[in-house]
Order: sequence, then structure tokens, then C-alpha cells
Amino acid sequence: MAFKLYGHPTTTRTLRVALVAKERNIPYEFVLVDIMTGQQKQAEHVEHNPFGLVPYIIQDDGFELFESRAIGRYLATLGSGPELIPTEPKAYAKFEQAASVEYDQFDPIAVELSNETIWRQIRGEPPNEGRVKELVSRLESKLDGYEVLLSKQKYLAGDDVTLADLFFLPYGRVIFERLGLGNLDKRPNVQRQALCRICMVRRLTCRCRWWKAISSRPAWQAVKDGI
Ligand SMILES: N[C@@H](CCC(=O)N[C@@H](CS)C(=O)NCC(=O)O)C(=O)O
Repeated sequence: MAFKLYGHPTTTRTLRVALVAKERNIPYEFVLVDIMTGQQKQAEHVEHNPFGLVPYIIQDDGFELFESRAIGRYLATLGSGPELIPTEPKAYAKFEQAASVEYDQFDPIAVELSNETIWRQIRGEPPNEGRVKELVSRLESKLDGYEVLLSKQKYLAGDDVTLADLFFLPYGRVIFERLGLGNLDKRPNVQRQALCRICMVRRLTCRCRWWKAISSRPAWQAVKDGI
């Protein structure tokens, strides 16, 4: 199976699709849709995504799909590589739980923070500091939840990486690396790179380094700066 990926080379949702394709070793051809000039609203693209957004894919057999997470779930069933959606019922339920938290709790705050900072700046609009402060406080409380979860397991759905972790990566990078938000030093299970002191003292297998673990995956390293 091969497909064409229509999108913008550095935008979060396009990167989400490219990431899963890389993880599953599925070849694709990238086709630029320049959202900076509004190409995604032109008839030739709206024909494939009626909401005038990217990314979308067109497979070599003509099959089409839009919505980055739907595409990611589809690609996870193809190709080869790590099992990104567990099949055992309880593991699957934990995966759905983690995927729901990413989609429902983390993503809306991350998207708005990105809009209120990076995109406002690109448009030359003044920052709305009050709104940013409110969003950062909501983000911090969500990351506290992630910290609790990740103090008990290596990844968001258990001890194996799943799509829920991968789906987090594009906006995780915007929030943690580009905007420097998230106070990661206070959340060792979300971030700590070296074996953390708590785990050493308690003689536990270190379960820290989640962000480092997922962001250093070769597939993410291959796409994160643009495809
Ligand atoms: N839920 C959609 C969101 C797609 C989306 O908002 N894409 C952005 C680029 S990352 C876009 O097309 N923006 C252009 C616009 O809003 O017109 C997905 O995950 O694919």
C-alpha cells in the first residue's frame, strides 16, 4: 500500500499522519497544500476534505480519508512495526482511555495556546495575556494528571507505546519545546531524562522519561522538522 499525503509540511496534524506512516514503514508521497495562501479552501481540495482542512490522504487504490487521528488509526492497521493499537480487550480499553484524554483534554488547550501565541504573532496581532495565563493554568492541571498516570506506567496506555502517545507528539512539541511551557522539571514522570532520584531511592524500575522516550523515537525525529 502507498498513498499521497496532502498537507502542509510543518503543521501539527500533517506531522501526526507522517509520524504514524513512518512508524508503520508505509511509503507515501507528500503533496503540498499551502495553508498560508489558503489552498486548502480551493475546490480541488474541498472535493477531498469538505471542511477545507488538511491533512487528507488518497491511497493508490483510490481510497480517501481525512482527519489526522482517523488516518493514524487506519495506518496503524497497515504496514509493519510496533503494534500501536492493542487488540487484547483490556489493553484496548486503556488505549481508548488514553486517546480520549489526548483528544478531549490536552489537545483543545494546546491548540488554543498555539493560536493565542504563535499564530497571533504570525498575524501581527497583540498577545492576549489574560487568556494565555488562563490556558497555561488549565494546561498545568492537565499535566498534573499526566504526571500521576505516568508515575504508574511507562506510557499513556500502559507499559507499551501506543497511538495515544504518538498523537500527543506534534502539540507536545509546540507546548514543551517551542513555547517552553509545562514546567517539566516539576513533573519527572512526564520528562526527566536521567534515572530520577525518586526511582533510585525507591529502587524501582525507572518509569520516568516519557516525553524523552516518545520524542526521541526515530520516526518522530525523521518528520518533526518538516516532511
Ligand atoms: N481535526 C483535524 C484538524 C485539521 C486542521 O485544523 N488542519 C489545519 C492545519 S494543521 C488546517 O487545515 N488549517 C487551515 C484552516 O484552518 O483553514 C485533523 O486532525 O486533521
